[in-house]
Amino acid sequence: MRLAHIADPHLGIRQYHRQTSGGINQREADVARAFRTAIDGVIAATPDVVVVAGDLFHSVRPTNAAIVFAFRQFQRLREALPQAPIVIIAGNHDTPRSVETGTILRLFEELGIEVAAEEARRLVYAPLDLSISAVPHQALVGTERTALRPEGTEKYQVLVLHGEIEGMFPERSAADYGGALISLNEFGPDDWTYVALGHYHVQHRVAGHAWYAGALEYVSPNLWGELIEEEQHGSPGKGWLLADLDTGRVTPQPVPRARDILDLEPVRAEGLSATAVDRLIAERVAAVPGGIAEKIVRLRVYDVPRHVARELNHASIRGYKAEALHFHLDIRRPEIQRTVGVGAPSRRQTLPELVSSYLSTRPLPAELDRKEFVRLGRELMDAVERDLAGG
Ligand SMILES: [Mn+2]
Repeated sequence: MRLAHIADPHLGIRQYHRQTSGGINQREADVARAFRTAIDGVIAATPDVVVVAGDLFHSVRPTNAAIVFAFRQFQRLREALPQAPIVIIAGNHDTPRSVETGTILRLFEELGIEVAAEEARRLVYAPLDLSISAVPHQALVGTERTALRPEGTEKYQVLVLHGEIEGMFPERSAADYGGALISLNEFGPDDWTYVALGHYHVQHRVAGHAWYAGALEYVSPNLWGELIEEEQHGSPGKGWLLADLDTGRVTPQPVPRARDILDLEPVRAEGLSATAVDRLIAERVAAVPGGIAEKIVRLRVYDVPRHVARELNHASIRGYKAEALHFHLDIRRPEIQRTVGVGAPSRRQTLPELVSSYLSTRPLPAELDRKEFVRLGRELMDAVERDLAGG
């Protein structure tokens, strides 16, 4: 019995300002391409069952183009694997804020795909001796949690779950915002034949038989942090997982990234003139093998006083921004040591950090979900920062 585990495709995401010749946001096209590659791979692997562990779409109301694209891919999958159960759960990104909104995921039921959008569902496939507990995001927030323990006599017990494992991700960069917290004890990673997790975008085994497949492309709000966490997990990049439920063997199925994502070696500008800083920036850019064209690039420049920043060669900076898909020249002012609380010097908080911490403590109407509220605030800040960064 072999299972294909896909998570967090985030179809329809739009980032940066570049469009394809067909008029589609370039990153939306990248993410679509990754999903098509994954579906090709799943079809070639001919698994007995396919699960998608949430965040199929980046938003509750994806564009028509994203919906049609997803429908075609699932139609292809359905036709290629007519006997295989296909199960989709909703993640925090594709869960409507209110029940009245309804969910686009139901559309895929037309193809004979099982969808768990709000409530947990237990699906039994007697010929396969298989039971699947499908637990979407909504089933983990606000209501009593169910279906987190194996049930019935089926030999293969599979849990599909979208959420953040409590206490495992102190950095949280690739965990995205707004996921439900769940502890390992609540579902017992060893009690299931396999646990297909979604939400955390870096592929790795969590514990026992529980795995995050990771996203198919880089779609976290903080993709630089995501790169660091991939390194920490020893994860080579994005892809899906093929799990053999008889042997317990889980094999990563890589999906090549559409383009390089590069965090260049930072420039330290303390005491340097604008001309000297310009030269260092140009050196960093020139050192990129193959150049920066069509890549996503960040270059941090530390300790740049305002007057030096003003005098930088903005024409060449505009040139880098035009060449790369996205060139984030992250210019930082000299850090100010402040005295807070009991007198310990502390790093000054960045604006997004300030906003997050303010929103985390500000009084809120009872009906608002604070995590979601903070997530939205943070998302807005990120959007503004991206716009300011240009490119
Ligand atoms: Mn996600």
